[in-house]
Amino acid sequence: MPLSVEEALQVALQAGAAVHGTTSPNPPVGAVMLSADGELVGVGATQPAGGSHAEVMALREAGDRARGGTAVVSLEPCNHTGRTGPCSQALIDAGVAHVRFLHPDPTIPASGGADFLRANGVDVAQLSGNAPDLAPWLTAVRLSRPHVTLKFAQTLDGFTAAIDGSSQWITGEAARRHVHADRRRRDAIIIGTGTALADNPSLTARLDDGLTHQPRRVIIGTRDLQREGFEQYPGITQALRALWETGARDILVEGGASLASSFLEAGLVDAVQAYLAPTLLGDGRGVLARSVGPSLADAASFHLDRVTRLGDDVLLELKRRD
Ligand code: AOF
Ligand code: ZN
Repeated sequence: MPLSVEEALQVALQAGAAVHGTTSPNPPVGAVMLSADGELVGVGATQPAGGSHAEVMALREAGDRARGGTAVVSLEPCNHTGRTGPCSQALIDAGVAHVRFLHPDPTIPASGGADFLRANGVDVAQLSGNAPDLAPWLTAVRLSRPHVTLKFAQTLDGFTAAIDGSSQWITGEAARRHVHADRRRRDAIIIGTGTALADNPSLTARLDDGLTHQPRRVIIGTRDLQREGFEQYPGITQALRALWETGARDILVEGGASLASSFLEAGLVDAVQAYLAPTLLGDGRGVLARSVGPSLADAASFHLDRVTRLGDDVLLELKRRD
């Protein structure tokens, strides 16, 4: 049964989502090949860095059936020889007639694929919409630093721990499973020395699905902790620079209040994940350690991107207003 371009794009987006967390510094791209008569003949996703790009994976599966067909990709096909050859040329060599892509490639060396394809007689068009799994990578490349998500779990009245310090567990099982699944998509998870000392968290992505990707575990702070399996940097600037240079593009800041405040004060929070539990404490430890400003006008304010119900809890996903 033939697929529409829109349906093919949904398949490509799912393929990209499935490799999110395994491709950095490359983007988690998904690609679908439709034959000349619109049948789905190949699906591909970016392989770990140095491996094949999504289009090449989809073309490989399609073989001869790609000739005269349509490639549907979440990112503009690359136009350069990096660790792998240009996807634009691979599509031309395979005789693909139409290319539909969602996001232009913002990196200077790899961009220009659409123009090159057109110059070689391929019908190329950009699709509207966005690939949520590419968003962190696109932001990271634009800013030349990893995309930062600040994550916390809080009571309805804004506390992350009770006055006796107890913080396990504010949210329920469904929210905790969501946290573990989400960690798997990140390149690094960051905590401050205070949280490392108080909670001694393992920060692993515990799941039963057999996937092995574990994000890098990073501690920020000057107190010398030397935890095995953790990297440590004295401050945010050093951590972000080192993470960027070693290929991290999508990182999660998990605590505590002091580190969260520092990231906000530095204007380095691109997204927020707030897990809200239907509980009230009245007093306790707040999400942030310091006032952001004396007036409402000074509040750190984001755009509400998505609301997800997780059992009795709610996940609010916020994005920077740009
Ligand atoms: C695509 N399809 O699936 C991906 C692309 O060093 P390389 O050769 O792996 O090239 C990396 C660059 O290619 C990366 O920075 C980004 O611009 C693009 N990634 N392009 O056509 C893909 N992953
Ligand atoms: Zn490519």
